[in-house]
Amino acid sequence: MHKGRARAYTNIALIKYWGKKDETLILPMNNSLSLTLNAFYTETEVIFDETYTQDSFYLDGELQDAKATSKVSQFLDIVRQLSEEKSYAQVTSKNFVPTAAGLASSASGLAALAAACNEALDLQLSDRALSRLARRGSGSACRSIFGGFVEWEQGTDDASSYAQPLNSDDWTDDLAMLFILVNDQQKDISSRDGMKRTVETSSFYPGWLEEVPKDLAIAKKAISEKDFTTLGTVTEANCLKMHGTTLAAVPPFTYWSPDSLKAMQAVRSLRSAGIECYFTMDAGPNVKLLIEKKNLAQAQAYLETLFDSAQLVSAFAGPGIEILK
Ligand code: 2P0
Repeated sequence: MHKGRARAYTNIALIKYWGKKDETLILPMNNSLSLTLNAFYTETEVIFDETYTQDSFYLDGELQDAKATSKVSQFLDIVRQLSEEKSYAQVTSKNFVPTAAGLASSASGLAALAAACNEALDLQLSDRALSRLARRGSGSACRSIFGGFVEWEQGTDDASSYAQPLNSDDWTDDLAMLFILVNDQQKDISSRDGMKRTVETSSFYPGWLEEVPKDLAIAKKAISEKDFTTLGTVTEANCLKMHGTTLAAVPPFTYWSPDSLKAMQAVRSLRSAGIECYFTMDAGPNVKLLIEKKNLAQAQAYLETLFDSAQLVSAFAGPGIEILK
């Protein structure tokens, strides 16, 4: 019996990962840059035991169905290939996210699973090797191995595609993210399906790929100079470009809901009132504000006039993976 436990925090991309050049290895079409957060995380325990007759996956106390288990099982197969281990495993995960936030994250989930496997089987993977392993489970998970600002280098093969931290620890202490949780009844298009459809069909996708290296260079320079205005401006612009690609996909789609637009407008109003903040969005309707900590309370007070206070959740920069005993 081999057992390991780990915690990983979710991350939000400022320069987005959007599209794969290799779906099996999960090699992305472009570099991305994220901020790891402290407020949302996953704790995972994995037990490999020769008495098990299949892999099983419990999430928040419930045994998961075949579909959810097969994603975990495929990842465990990769781990079994790179280790001597042949046994099936039991994976028990708990997501720490605000109730009903719809923020269950594959980034923290797969990063925690990779780290728990590393621990259980004493694989002694370096952080870089662990980032590569987590990437095989879910692209964005490779960034959750590290804390603070993190860049995922797209690479050209399995060995060269991994994340690494940017040295910006002292600045991340000044920053915050405020989530505006938008509830909508629409059926989700997963990020995996959404990015695939966009790569294959969107006439706007080549424009996206042309823009990302420029946005990334601007973001990295802004981080090195602690230039919040430039970082926020490029974060918001990059998000809008990513979401623009979905409108030209065939069939077209959007992750935005009416409340997403209301939240974006609220951000613009805050800026007009002199409270600097910028938005980003991922494969869903929730809006996330990048803001300096010193302005957080004022922004929150204004947003509470427009949204229910339960819809507003703040987070700060978080650490990399943690091994739990
Ligand atoms: C990101 N997203 O950079 C982008 C922005 C969503 C929008 O990474 O297929 O769950 O498992 O590699 O990592 C979400 O994609 O997708 C994501 P897979 P993943 O955060």
